[in-house]
Amino acid sequence: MSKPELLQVGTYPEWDQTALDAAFTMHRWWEAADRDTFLAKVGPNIRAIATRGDLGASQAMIAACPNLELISVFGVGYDAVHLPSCRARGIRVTNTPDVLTDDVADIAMAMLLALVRRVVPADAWVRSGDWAAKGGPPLTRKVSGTRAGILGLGRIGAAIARRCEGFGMQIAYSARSPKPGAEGWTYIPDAVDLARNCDHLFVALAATPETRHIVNAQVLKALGPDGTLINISRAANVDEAALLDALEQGQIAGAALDVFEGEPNLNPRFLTAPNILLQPHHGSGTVDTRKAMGKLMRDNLTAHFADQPLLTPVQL
Ligand code: 8YV
Repeated sequence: MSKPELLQVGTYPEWDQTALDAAFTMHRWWEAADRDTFLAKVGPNIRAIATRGDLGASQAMIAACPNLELISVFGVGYDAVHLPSCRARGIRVTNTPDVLTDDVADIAMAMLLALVRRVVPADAWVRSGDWAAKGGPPLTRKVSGTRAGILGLGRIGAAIARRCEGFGMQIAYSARSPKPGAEGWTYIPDAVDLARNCDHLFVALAATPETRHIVNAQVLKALGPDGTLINISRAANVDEAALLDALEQGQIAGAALDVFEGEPNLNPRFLTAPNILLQPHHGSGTVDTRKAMGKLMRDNLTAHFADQPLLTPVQL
């Protein structure tokens, strides 16, 4: 029996590629010289698309695959998948939640501590000889015991909140409704109010058309000159132009970002903005987690073609 034919949108680690090539016929879209011609040729045979959270599957790509049954995403975020096309045609979508929650929450805390305690400039202070020449670096502000605001209390947001509790921080959060199990944390439905009532605002929302630029100039003004912003979700949740203005005008104390519009080609203003920590979208970037993400992405494909229940279907 011939192997199911899949469209592969981008690269995967070698351990996943070997397993995929053994189980399926993989058509490598990103390697095609002329992708449209390639898609027109292989599209009719494609039964599933294997993609990544940062790549997704566009409306045009999905339309070019008339026999498409499933889109399996390597990543928890599926905002780059054209969901209206999937809903209209009953195409299933899977992602890789839970396996990356701890790593993303860990990097969020690392980014908060590195930003507020100025860990990267302090490393440069030592390397440059300033420590020997000038003594200790400028004092910073505390993190422990301050107020954390979590915009989006999903799995990752809740994991960040639990870590903040370990730092003796007070926790407040925004979500569509109060979350069961979050009784000890203050529910503040409005993002501007949440920003006004915290020192460090974590953006942990799944990106949707409704959350676009939810962190805007008003939220940043409410966060204030002593407030910091930490984004480990999607760049689309933040109005980058408003953020750059707020940083350059000292309206907020700083920002730590793991995601950017047009990444990895980010707005060059970020490279010169004051009080910013830049990270290369590596929240889930550990060997263990990427292996677990890959296995889950592949297990969803295997389950589909074995007519078994999907492991982590997305509710469309
Ligand atoms: C992925 C992510 O690494 O899970 C997500 O949604 O953004 C990251 O964990 C990325 O999507 C992989 O391409």
